[in-house]
Amino acid sequence: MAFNEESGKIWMDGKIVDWKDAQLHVMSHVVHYGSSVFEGIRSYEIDGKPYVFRLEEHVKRLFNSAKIYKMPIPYTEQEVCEAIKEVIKINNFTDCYIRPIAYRGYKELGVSPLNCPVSLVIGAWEWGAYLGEDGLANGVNIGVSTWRKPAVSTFPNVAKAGANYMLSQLANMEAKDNGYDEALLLDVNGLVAEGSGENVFLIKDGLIYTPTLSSSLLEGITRDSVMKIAEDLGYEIIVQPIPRDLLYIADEIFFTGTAAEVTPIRSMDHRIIGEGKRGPVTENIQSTFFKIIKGEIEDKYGWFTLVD
Ligand code: PPE
Repeated sequence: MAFNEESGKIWMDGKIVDWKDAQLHVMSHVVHYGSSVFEGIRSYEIDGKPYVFRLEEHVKRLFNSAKIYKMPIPYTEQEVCEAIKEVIKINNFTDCYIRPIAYRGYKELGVSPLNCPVSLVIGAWEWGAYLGEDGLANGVNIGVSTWRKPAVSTFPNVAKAGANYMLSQLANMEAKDNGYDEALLLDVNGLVAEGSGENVFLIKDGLIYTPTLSSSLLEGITRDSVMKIAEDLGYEIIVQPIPRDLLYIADEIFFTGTAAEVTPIRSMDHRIIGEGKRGPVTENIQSTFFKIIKGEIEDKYGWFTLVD
């Protein structure tokens, strides 16, 4: 989706700047070596006001990603939470997607990042259904990528780093070339990892399964939210290594993510999953998730931060 926020404002190293002025030098370290860590956060309109979903957990993950890459973010987590709220407020958003990104900036080039200053930028825009409104209702078609997630011993999958998304781009482009809506990646052992920008769940005989962190995946905050919702709905969740063929014979599969929210999967590798439409367990979890983010049921988990 192309931006149409050019009149908006961006928080850049502590200052609010116009959208068009939020620029960096082409010789910045991040441009050459992908040295960035970022977050994707949504805020939702409830009673006319913006509420940020799991703000503190997202900011914590940003700092954890930065820690893995020895990137000192020159603000506290609290300051970053406040800055995110400021960006939503100054742009008059209610429903929006917020993208904080920390990166190594301009000083010198060469692989070693340590002399390059760390910047933090926060932008926000209105981003609708990631895999389409139709996908949310009727499910998407996915295909397993020929690309694998890196082994846990080669590259951190737990860090949400910009460079990870070169792999996601390969997988996503390949999926589109093959007529799918989205890719599913396996880990180096051939076990199910995750989508190019989503975690995955399957339902079989009333049990819910999702892959473990040792299968090279991002520890999604929506994944965690959905596990809590499902447990409270009385489902049992099993976190374990998952072979690809188990997905073919699952009753239901769905994706989770901040952008994708809860998106059903109707087919995988040209095999119809279950009834080929959003299944009852997915629907139960998805509708509960949507009721929470629309404020229709109480936020008993304390997931929302009001921006006022
Ligand atoms: N795995 C990957 C690889 C991933 O990128 C995401 C989020 C998730 C899992 C789910 O994590 P969480 O959002 O915490 O539930 N992907 C973000 C970026 C998507 C993009 O195209 O950019 C997102 O959903 O915001």
